[in-house]
Amino acid sequence: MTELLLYDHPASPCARRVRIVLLEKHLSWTSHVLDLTRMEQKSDWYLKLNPNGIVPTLVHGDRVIYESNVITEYLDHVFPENPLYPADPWERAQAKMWQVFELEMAKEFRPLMYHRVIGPVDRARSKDELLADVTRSTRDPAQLAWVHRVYDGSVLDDGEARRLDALLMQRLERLDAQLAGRDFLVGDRFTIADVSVLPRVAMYPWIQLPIDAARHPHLRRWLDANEARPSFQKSLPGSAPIAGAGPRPGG
Ligand SMILES: N[C@@H](CCC(=O)N[C@@H](CS)C(=O)NCC(=O)O)C(=O)O
Repeated sequence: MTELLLYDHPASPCARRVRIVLLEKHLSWTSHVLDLTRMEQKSDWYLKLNPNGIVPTLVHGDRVIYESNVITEYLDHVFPENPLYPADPWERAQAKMWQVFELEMAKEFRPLMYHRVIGPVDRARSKDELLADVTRSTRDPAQLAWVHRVYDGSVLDDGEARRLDALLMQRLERLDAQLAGRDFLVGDRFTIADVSVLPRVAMYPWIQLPIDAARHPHLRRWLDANEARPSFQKSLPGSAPIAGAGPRPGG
């Protein structure tokens, strides 16, 4: 079989959803882990593969595919065992709307991730040391300015951080309502909708937003049930086959 190579990051929810699909389909692959805290994703060699400079990217033979939802749909077509995209047009449309919901959620999540997680990780060493590492990947002034903002803790002010917290909490309300009386986001089986949304929600505690069973009982039940699936367990940061890469925060 043609090799599958995934440009990956253990703690990236976007890359994790691709790993979940690979595991659900019992496919073997090789992960190449990029160090996001050192901006390896913005290096010239990687931008030639993925001009957006983000993970994941999948290389399948001479095909290079990026955007996690595009990758998972490609995998579902090429490896039809255990289909995850619903065949029914209405269910498929609903699954894709949940994917868009997650993409919007990611826009609110990313600045908080850099502000609350990556900034403190960066500040464990001197700015000069960090910049020496980063400039091995990129000298793009816009990227370097971003690294300074993250290091200086000036990605967000308190008001903006609170606004994003509130928006992200509203998303949990919507998910909890959808999951009342049901086990899956779409239809009556596990689909790509669950794979697309859950890895992002599972990272809420990283940005200091706990998921409270009393406030979101249906969401909590769905999270716990799906996190117990082997594909979710094995795709967690630090799990095989990417063990040893050492989880670092992803955005
Ligand atoms: N819409 C993209 C989002 C990818 C994305 O934001 N990846 C994050 C990790 S989850 C990343 O590479 N962040 C590094 C950066 O923003 O420079 C997808 O679903 O593939």
